[in-house]
Amino acid sequence: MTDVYLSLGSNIGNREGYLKKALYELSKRSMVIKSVSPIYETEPIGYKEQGKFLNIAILVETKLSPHELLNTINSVENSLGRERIIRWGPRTIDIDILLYGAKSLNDNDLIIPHQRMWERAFVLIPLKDINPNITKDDVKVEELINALPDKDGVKLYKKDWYKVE
Ligand code: PH2
Ligand code: MG
Ligand code: MG
Repeated sequence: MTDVYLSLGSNIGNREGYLKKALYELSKRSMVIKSVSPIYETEPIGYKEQGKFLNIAILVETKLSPHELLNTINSVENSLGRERIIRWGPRTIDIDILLYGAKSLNDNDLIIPHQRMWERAFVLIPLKDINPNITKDDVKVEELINALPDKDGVKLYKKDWYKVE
């Protein structure tokens, strides 16, 4: 089993409902959910003309390979009505692979660790909640967050909203 960190985001419709459904769908597909962060409400980054996101980070254990995991995640996104119209645009659900054990991967369709994760407060703040010991080049996640300009756009929305079995 490998420890995998995922980032989830939603900014259309019942955002919290989509996060819950996504967790349920992931847990039906060879992923054991070990930890779920609080929910944060976050200002959109990249493409600004869209509603605020709800973002979380989770830790799962899985036997899936990185590419099997990517395919599984795509099928969960599709089952929740994800449409790809605008890059970085509005979505019912987005699920990104952040870290897969200690693995680095540089394929056309999958780069691990996630390329932009270290610059995004909406990713790192919930990630720190579930594992404050994560580092990039020996720099702790908390220090990385402190250096990010978009951290003020990340607000706690709901704590203790999901029970891990
Ligand atoms: N996802 C993006 C682009 N911008 N902004 C926020 N706040 N949260 C996201 O999850 C997000 C984003 C591309 O996946
Ligand atoms: Mg994304
Ligand atoms: Mg994505």
